[in-house]
Amino acid sequence: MVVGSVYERGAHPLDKYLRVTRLPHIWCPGCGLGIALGGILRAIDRRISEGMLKKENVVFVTGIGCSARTSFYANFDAAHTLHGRAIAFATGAKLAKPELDVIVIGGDGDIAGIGGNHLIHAARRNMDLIVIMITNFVYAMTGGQVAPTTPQGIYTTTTPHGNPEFPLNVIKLVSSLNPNYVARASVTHPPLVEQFMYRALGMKGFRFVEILSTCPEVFGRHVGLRDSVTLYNTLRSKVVVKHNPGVEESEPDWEKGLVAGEFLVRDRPGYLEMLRRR
Ligand SMILES: Cc1ncc(C[n+]2csc(CCOP(=O)(O)OP(=O)(O)O)c2C)c(N)n1
Ligand code: SF4
Repeated sequence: MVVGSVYERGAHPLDKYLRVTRLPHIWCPGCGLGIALGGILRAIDRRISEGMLKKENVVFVTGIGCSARTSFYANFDAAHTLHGRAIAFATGAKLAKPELDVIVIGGDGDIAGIGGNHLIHAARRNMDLIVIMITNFVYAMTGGQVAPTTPQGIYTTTTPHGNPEFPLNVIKLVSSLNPNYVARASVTHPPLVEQFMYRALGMKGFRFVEILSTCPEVFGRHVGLRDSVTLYNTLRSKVVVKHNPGVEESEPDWEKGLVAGEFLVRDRPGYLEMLRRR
């Protein structure tokens, strides 16, 4: 505890879910990650206060990256594993101790780039995990290389003439497998983050929540929107919130906009239930 500072215990209702001794955090001023984590923690808090979740059963598993740093700051049992391998580690944790509520959080590079194979197979198995992918459209921690989600034409440090690649529609990819829940939120609409996380926490099987986020330091710099408020307002203007949108509406398009909403909600048995039936 840092007595007398802004981090003093009791200063904020979510303090009980933060490792305040790890503060101040490493995130840049204006980064969207704090908003994302706030929404996630509020949803967990609601489920705990309703008696649907036990704090001691919540486990955060992350890889490496700015987004993955959440496991440093959230005050749950946690594993900060290898870049791209969080889902594999989380699968092992869930199988070993099924009573755990295992939550994977990572960047778009971590989850859909190097970790894409694990994402596919966890969704295929309807593995009982929540996977939160924070999309800031670049590899932020390592200085702004192209990610699978980088919009076409955007400058990155590895695409100095503009990204020639088509971005991966991760919502469509995951939806084509066997998950129970697929949603896209955005830090520009904080109640959605909490709402979708809250819903995911009440379900079984594979639950995937993409959170669009702002990285003014790297992505913002790349697209000429270095000012965090300008980047935030720009992303906000591109997000179209829809009630139960179809998966065909999920195509990420930096120019035309990105649809947020719950693309897929169903109640198939999760992996553990199917395993018990054998
Ligand atoms: C196996 C391995 N490869 C590469 C790296 C270097 N590395 C660390 S973080 C990172 C990318 C981070 O981007 P992302 O996952 O999108 O997260 P962000 O920082 O944008 O939140 C990379 C390539 C690493 N730590 N381990
Ligand atoms: S580099 Fe980007 S994503 Fe990472 S902490 Fe800074 S603003 Fe956030």
